[in-house]
Amino acid sequence: DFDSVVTVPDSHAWPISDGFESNDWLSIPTIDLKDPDAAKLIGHACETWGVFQVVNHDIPLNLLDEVESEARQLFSLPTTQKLKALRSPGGVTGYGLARISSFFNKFMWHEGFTIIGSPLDHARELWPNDYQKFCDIMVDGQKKMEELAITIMHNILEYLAVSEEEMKWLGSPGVASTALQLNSYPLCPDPNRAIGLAPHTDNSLFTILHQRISGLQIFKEGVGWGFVQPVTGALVVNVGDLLHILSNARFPSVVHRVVMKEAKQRFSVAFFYSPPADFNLDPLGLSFGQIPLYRSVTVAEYFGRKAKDLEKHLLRLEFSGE
Ligand code: AKG
Repeated sequence: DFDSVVTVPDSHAWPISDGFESNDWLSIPTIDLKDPDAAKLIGHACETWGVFQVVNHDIPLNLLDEVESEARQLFSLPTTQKLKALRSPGGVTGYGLARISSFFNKFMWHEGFTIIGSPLDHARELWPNDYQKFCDIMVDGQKKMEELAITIMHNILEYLAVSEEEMKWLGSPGVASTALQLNSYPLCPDPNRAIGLAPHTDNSLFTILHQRISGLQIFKEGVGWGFVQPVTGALVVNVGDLLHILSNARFPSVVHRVVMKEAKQRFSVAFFYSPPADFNLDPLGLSFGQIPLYRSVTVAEYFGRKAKDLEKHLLRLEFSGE
C-alpha cells in the first residue's frame, strides 16, 4: 500500500494558524564537521531534532556571500524580466512561487528560483548579455554543496550502521538528485499576517540551508514552533522524507516554515540532496528482528507522489481565487 510510505506529510495535522508569536530560539546542536565524533553527533541530532547546524564544513564563506549577492540581484530585477525565466507549468526549474505540497491555501510572502543542473537557459533569459557570472557562481555553489552533502551522508550511514555498498551512487559525484533553491522573502508591511513559507517537510534525504537573517522555524513535538538561530558561517541541515524512510523512522522528517520576523528582506539558499531518481529506497540499518515500517520506493515514485499532492494544492488555490 503506497500510503503506508507517505506517512510523513500528514499536513492536515500540522499547526498552521497558531499565530507566529513564538519567539524562542531552539537549542538545536551546532556540530563541528571535523570533530572525531561527528558521526555520532550528527546521528544523535537527526534522531532528537531532525535538524542541526554544521561548522567547519569547507564551503568558503565568500562563496555563500556571492551566491546570496547573485540571488539579491536576481530578485531585484523587474518582475517582467523575472517572468521571462518563469517555471513552466509542470516544470521544476526557474522563477516562481514556492512549490510546497501542503494544503496551505494562501499565497506565501515568498519568491523562489530553482536550479537543477545548469542554470544557463534561465540565466540567459534574465540577463541576455551578462549571465556568465551568475552561472559560474551557482555551479560552484552546487558543487561545494554536493561535496558537503556526501560527507554528511557518510556520517549518517556510519551512525545507522548501513554499509556504503547499499549506496553505491554516493561514490560518484553528480549522479545524486539535487536542486539549489534561491529564496527571497521581501520586506513585509504586516509580518503578523503573512507567512513566508507554509509548514512543510522536504522530499529530500536532507537539505542544507544558508540563512543569514532569522525566519526559519521548526516544529518539535512537545515543544512547538521555535526559531533556528542563524550562526555566522554555519549551515543548517534538516532531515527530509527520504531519510525518514531510510532510517525506518528513527529520524523525523522535520516540519518547518518561514515566518516574517525581521523588518528586512530575507534571502536563503537551500540545497536538496537525494539519491538518483531510479534508486530504490528501503529502510536500512534495522536491528535483528526489527520490522521495516515502509515498503521500497524509488525516488522518482516518491517525488511523483508529492508532486500530485502539489497539483491538488494548486487547484485549490485556483478555485478559491487566492
Ligand atoms: C525551502 O526552500 O524548502 C525552505 O524551507 C527554505 C527555508 C528558509 O528560507 O529558511
